[in-house]
Amino acid sequence: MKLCRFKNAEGEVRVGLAVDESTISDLSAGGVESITSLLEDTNGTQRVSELAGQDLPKVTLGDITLLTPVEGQEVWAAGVTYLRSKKARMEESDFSANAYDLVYEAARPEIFFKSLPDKVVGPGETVGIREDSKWNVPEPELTLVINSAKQLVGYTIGNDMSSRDIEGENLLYLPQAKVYDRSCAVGPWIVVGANEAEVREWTIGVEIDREGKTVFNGETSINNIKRTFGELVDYLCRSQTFPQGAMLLTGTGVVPDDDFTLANDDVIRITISGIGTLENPVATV
Ligand code: DO4
Ligand code: MG
Repeated sequence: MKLCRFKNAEGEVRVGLAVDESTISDLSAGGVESITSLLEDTNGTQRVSELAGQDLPKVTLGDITLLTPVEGQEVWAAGVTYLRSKKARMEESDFSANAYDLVYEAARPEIFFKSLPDKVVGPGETVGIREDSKWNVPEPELTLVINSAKQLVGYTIGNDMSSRDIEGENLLYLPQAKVYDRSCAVGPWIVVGANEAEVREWTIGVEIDREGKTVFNGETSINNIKRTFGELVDYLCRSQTFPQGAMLLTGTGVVPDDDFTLANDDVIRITISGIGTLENPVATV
């Protein structure tokens, strides 16, 4: 079951439930005013199933604008959770290489703050590359949706836009490599009712188009994430409360070759097989 936020033809923000590839059911007519209210409900999945069975108004995807599903959730990110990411970071950095090696094996994962909810970019909106960076990449990441009770209640798609030259120069520059205007995109769908074993069967891929041609594409299995989802949620929520819930990007396993960098007007398309596609154009910020 896939939830979304959308703006209808009248400009009103609504909550939707996917019916098929091109149609969504308007859950606002069923009394749902926010996705968060469903994520916070102890019987949320059951409630969504019941709403799916109701005869609610339908809208066509072509007639609405999909928005990010992030409402009030802080967005965080885990790193070095795939072997591919560990190797890429060790190659880009001289004196920080050991840190990536150690964190990949350590009990405590790397977790960093990524975005305030209001700064998250939605589907179709521009993601940013820093004007003071020469090496920028998207990071396609399965994103865990967590409610205020610290429960994993859904899955969406995240893009952890990253400046690899800034990150590689010195590990202490990580926040500048990761957090800047338009550096985080999330959405458009939140899948509820799936368990970790099912999600680990999914693939995640990214395609980057430039002037109508694909200049990079790559894919991996979600099952290549080294840590369990429960472990990542546990560490994120230790000594920390999230009154509006949180989103946790789970790290990237698809890294373009070292000679690749994003350019203005590129289009990034991230697809997770069980969720859908998050597409964003690129611009310098
Ligand atoms: O430590 C650097 C960032 C790691 C990261 O963002 C990832 O592995 O996805
Ligand atoms: Mg990342």
